[in-house]
Amino acid sequence: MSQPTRTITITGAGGQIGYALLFRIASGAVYGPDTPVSLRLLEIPAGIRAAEGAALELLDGAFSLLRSVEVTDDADTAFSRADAALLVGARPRTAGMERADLLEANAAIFGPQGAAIARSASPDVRVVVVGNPANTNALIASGHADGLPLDRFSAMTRLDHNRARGILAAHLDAPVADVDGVTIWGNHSATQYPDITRATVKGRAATELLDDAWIRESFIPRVARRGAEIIEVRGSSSVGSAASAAIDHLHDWVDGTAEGTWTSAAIPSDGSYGVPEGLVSSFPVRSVGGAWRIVEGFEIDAFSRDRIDASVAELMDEREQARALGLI
Ligand code: NAX
Repeated sequence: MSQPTRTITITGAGGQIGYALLFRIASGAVYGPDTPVSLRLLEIPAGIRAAEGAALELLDGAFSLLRSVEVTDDADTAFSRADAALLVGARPRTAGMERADLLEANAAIFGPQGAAIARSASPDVRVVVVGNPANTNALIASGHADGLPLDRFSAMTRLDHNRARGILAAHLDAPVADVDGVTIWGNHSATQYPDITRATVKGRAATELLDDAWIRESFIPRVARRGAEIIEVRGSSSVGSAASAAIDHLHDWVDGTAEGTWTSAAIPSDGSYGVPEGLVSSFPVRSVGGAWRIVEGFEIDAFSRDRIDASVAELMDEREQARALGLI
């Protein structure tokens, strides 16, 4: 039976990840095969033609679930009654740019977008920040979204989560579907902690199958620096895998995580696991009734504690800088 139409806004839709996202969303990858979708593509004037071109191609795809596509450079128009927003468009770091400059340039994007989401989107909207620095951009967007609960905002660490599962599966020559129980903690940056202390491979503890040296010296840095590896091998940044992860994140958020398992997402901390309240940090999460819930009760060993603390310290530093610059 056909469901009500869902409206999804994609910012930076004229860019690379945007292009990879649109066709999968139009074919039902987020809301499933019975839910029609309307797409709103938000771009800056320089990106409008690229987004318009993608919109033409969407028509040419003759997707039976696709009700409409609108391209705009006006945030309120783009977010109007949106059920979900994928905030992909961001200001990249350019040569000579300090971290404070990067935070400031992105706050000028994510602050106003947060405010426009609060004014114009559905009160039940789900927001996924992909554009970097994703965690702090989500913090800034939520800080400007007066009246919307904080838990409507999240940042994507699902790509890191998927990378961790994929790399583990390849190393053990196991199907990735057999790999479970991975967690990404902290920031979507090189300080992130891909934690496999509770990972299982076909029900067996991964730590029994792997040696500690491989986990610490090879696996963890490889996952954390996978983005750089992709750039080196492919000649440009991750696009298909990033779009796929954004779809996984949003799909699980609206549809729920599979029974008995969890995934990773960066969400506003409630103080769990010693992560200061309000920081948008990656946790083990389940989606229940359309809301992310942190999976509680994991014992954290000393090595993991150090790694989580290091990444959280980086997030606190970003928050302090954003505060000092008056961005939140
Ligand atoms: P592109 O440069 O191809 O596309 C970005 C698009 O955003 C451009 O078309 C640009 O015109 C648009 N844009 C800029 N400012 C905008 C604004 N204020 N409103 C609307 N649109 C705006 O980059 P792409 O490869 O698509 O990457 C997009 C973002 O994803 C980057 O910030 C990148 O760092 C980030 N990533 C995040 C990942 C994650 O795991 N969280 C992984 C992949 C990716 O690196």
